[in-house]
Amino acid sequence: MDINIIGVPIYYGADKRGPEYGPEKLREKKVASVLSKYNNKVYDMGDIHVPDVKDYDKFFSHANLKYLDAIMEVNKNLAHTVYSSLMSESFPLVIGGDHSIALGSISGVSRAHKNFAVVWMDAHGDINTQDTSGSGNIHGMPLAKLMNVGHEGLTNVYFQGQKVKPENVFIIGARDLDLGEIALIDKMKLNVYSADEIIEKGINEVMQAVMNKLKVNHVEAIHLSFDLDFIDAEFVPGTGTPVSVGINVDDTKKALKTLAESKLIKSMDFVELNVLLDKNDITADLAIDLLDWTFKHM
Ligand code: EXY
Ligand code: MN
Ligand code: MN
Ligand code: MN
Repeated sequence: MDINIIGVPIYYGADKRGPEYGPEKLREKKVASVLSKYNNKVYDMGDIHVPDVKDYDKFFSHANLKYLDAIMEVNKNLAHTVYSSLMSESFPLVIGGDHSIALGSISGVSRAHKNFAVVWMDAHGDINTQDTSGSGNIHGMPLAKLMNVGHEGLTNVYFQGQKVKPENVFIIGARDLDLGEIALIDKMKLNVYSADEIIEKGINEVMQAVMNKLKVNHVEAIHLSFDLDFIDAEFVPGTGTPVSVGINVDDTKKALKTLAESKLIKSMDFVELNVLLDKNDITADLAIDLLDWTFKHM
């Protein structure tokens, strides 16, 4: 298949510098040639422009929505790039950058597909609003916005309103949820498979449950939004919000293989590689290994 690599060198949604170097680092690790192994044609489409912002914008532009204007701009452009990639029957691989970029990627997917699912592999829910977030960091908010909950500047990225149906949202690996997120998850009855559940039942049983629900929902496509902090903190020094008691690399690969073998994954985010925090490229090398593994099974 044709793969479009789309870099988004942004850290504005996060609380620390480092994610902005993710695309450059994976290019240094030859991500394009790694993925072209499986008779894919890989096109590196470059990076979405990320405007410079002065630090004042971080704190004063909007109550509890740091860097809102810049994040809206980047995600509008990313959305159209992802949509255009899907319309050319390519596979958009969005490389972050912090997880706020899922706003744009999934908004672009939403214009291309009627009935698609979001599989959100993450230690977090990323489902806060500006009222429930304790940090004001927008990488903790995209899923709420994609379901039309929260600040209209973010819920209306690319086009007005809801981008994904709640019944088609699957959060896997959650183990660090804020109170407001738990309330919203309950209210919207989202499919959440916590790290505890994975540890208790085993990854295979959990992934089988996910695949069964996807079948029941007759989804035509999966957008996989993979946050490196899905993996236990012990194995990912190079990510900004690591959480322990997570998922080991073997189980991460089992989950990715199950999803890839469904042939339903049509687009993907790979986010939260924090190059400044990494140690001897351990996390960057793991990132390449996981991407290689995933595309090998597509
Ligand atoms: N729930 C916390 C917050 O909203 O600030 C932490 C969010 C971390 C988000 C990272 C990208 O997954
Ligand atoms: Mn995340
Ligand atoms: Mn379609
Ligand atoms: Mn996370």
